Amino acid sequence: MFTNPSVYYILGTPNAGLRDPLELLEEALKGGISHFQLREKGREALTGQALKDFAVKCQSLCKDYDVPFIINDDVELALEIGADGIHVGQEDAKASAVRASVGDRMILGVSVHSVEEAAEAIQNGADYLGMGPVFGTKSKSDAKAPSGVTKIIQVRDRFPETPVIGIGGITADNAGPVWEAGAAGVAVISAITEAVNIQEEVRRITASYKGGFS
Ligand code: 3NM
Repeated sequence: MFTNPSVYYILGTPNAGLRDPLELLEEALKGGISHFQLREKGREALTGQALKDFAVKCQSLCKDYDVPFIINDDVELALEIGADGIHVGQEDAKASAVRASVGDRMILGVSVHSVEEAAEAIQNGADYLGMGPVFGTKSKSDAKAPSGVTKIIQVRDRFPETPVIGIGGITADNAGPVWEAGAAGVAVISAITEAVNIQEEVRRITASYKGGFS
């Protein structure tokens, strides 16, 4: 599901600012992202039919590039349009309930911040874990304090079979220690979304993986 180096792009229409979010996604897909998560949050977020229409467009683009399409938080929408995956945080629906709703075939990702939360998420059926924020982030207003890569190392040591995706303030220039900590991937909003050349930025993040962790 995750082969190093996975570059997991997260976007919602409020992140796109004045740019066309579908163009951003297509550029990121051309640059070689491995996963895409639609995370429609914030004051200007789409809802209802507009959200569904947008999600279907994202899903179709991802299909063209054979990239898994994952929806943040919205289990109903994920089921309705047949997304490849669903991602939930600690404040969202419980992972066990989400797994029960979506069945075994949908990828389930859970955001965790400690070894204890990781253990619970895995027990409840998580296929992968998001761990962050690794560095400071301006993309999540209620983000916890940055914890560096220490917790990624702890979770990797304890649960070597479960892919861990680092998130929060990750760029091509600071991703090195995240890979070295054993992350299977890095999840990114702003470094890709705000790049002048998105394809190039995705390639730079991918190239920041120097290999070696097993
Ligand atoms: N979750 P950027 S940090 C969506 O810590 C999200 O769980 C986080 O965006 C967590 O790459 C974050 O712009 C925002 O920092 C990541």
